[in-house]
Amino acid sequence: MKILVLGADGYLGWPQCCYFAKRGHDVLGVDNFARRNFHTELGADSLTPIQSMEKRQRAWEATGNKPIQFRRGDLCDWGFTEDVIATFKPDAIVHYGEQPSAPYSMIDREHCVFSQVNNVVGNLNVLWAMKMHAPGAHLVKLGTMGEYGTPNIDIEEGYIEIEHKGRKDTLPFPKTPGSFYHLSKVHDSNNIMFACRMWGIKATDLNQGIVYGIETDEIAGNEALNTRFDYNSFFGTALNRFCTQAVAGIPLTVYGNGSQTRGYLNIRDTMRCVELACENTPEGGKMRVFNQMTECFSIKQLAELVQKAGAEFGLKVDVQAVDNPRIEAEDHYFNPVHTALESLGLTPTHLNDELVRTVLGTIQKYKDRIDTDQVMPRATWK
Ligand code: NAD
Ligand code: USQ
Repeated sequence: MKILVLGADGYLGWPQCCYFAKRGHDVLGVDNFARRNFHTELGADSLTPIQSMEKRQRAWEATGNKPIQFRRGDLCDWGFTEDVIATFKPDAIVHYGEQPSAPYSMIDREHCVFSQVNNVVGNLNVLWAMKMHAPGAHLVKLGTMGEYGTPNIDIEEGYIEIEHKGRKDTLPFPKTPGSFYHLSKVHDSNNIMFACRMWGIKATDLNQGIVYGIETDEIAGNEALNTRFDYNSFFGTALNRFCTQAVAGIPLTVYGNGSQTRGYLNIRDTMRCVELACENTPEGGKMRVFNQMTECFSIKQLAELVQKAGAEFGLKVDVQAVDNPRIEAEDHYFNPVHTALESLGLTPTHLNDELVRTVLGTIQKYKDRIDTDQVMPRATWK
């Protein structure tokens, strides 16, 4: 397949390019390096040293695999996005290219507006370019489980059958997102759903849970191919932060009572889920939705897992309760359905102490790069 990977320089986009190139696909990556710039703005950096795109491409070519092509540009620049899609004519467009942080979108008006404009306009440009230049292509768009929020009923995969006053219909599952970032994904989903209905576009919305892990088979053991690993309070997810805090001897920052529960998956499973979505093209006209996650954990459970794996690693790990900087439910019901990808062939990787120890080992290796000023939360929802 000809696969266009948007957001190809990111945590997931880069290993995904390698994953597809290894399997012989024609891969064109696109990125404007926004993520590197957010980190410069915040005075933060990836714990794992990451190479420039040119060096990444060269290191990949040296492995003897099919080269990864790359174009630098902003998806919000219509001329650029139109040209990429019109000239490459992809079979599949894997869209990772958005601002992915909830806390970053909550900093202030400017960051909120930037996050929504960047994500919504970029995605609209992709949809219009598909309609005009690649109507047969399949959009595989990364959404988030956080679009649903934490409703007091089971979360279905995108749609729910509702009976109301004696009549029945299957409608989009209600969304109660928890940040301006998560809202941008809801807006994207609505725009994609509308484009599918109006123009017959083929699209899959992957409502992804929180991804953990640093290694995939394609990049492991080759430092020049490292993907990023962030632990700062804006871009580091709780598990990454806890593992880094454990190595740095800082008590784990559990927000509130730690009962908040989320869906998780391993980075290797992300690669496979996106491949499964690409290999199984849906009919046009109705947006397909998969809940892309494999298991649920509360924040308290993650902290316990890191404490246990840390102890086996010789680390003494304490937990500190931090006033929750977010406005979110702490004690809540959370039971998402996530069977569609497994029925297409996904074999889930489970999170266990061994995996956490592998992450702790990588963090130990780069321990000198930990900036302890980046640990405490700085953005609040209040
Ligand atoms: P990332 O920030 O590492 O990757 C996104 C990439 O897109 C970055 O390299 C960035 O420079 C690029 N980008 C952003 N705006 C762009 C624009 N306007 N034009 C061109 N490039 C642009 O994030 P990630 O963690 O790899 O996540 C990838 C996608 O998956 C995001 O859409 C995110 O919302 C979604 N997602 C991530 C997770 C997770 O746990 N990492 C979970 C659920 C969903
Ligand atoms: N949390 C802590 N301590 C911390 C950091 C976070 O207790 O030090 C808590 C938060 O309050 C929240 C939970 O952990 O309840 C998850 O937060 P997170 O920072 O790990 O993840 P989140 O902000 O939800 O965002 C991440 C990705 C985002 C993706 C989302 C998937 O950054 O791109 O969309 O996970 S989901 O959560 O399913 O919406």
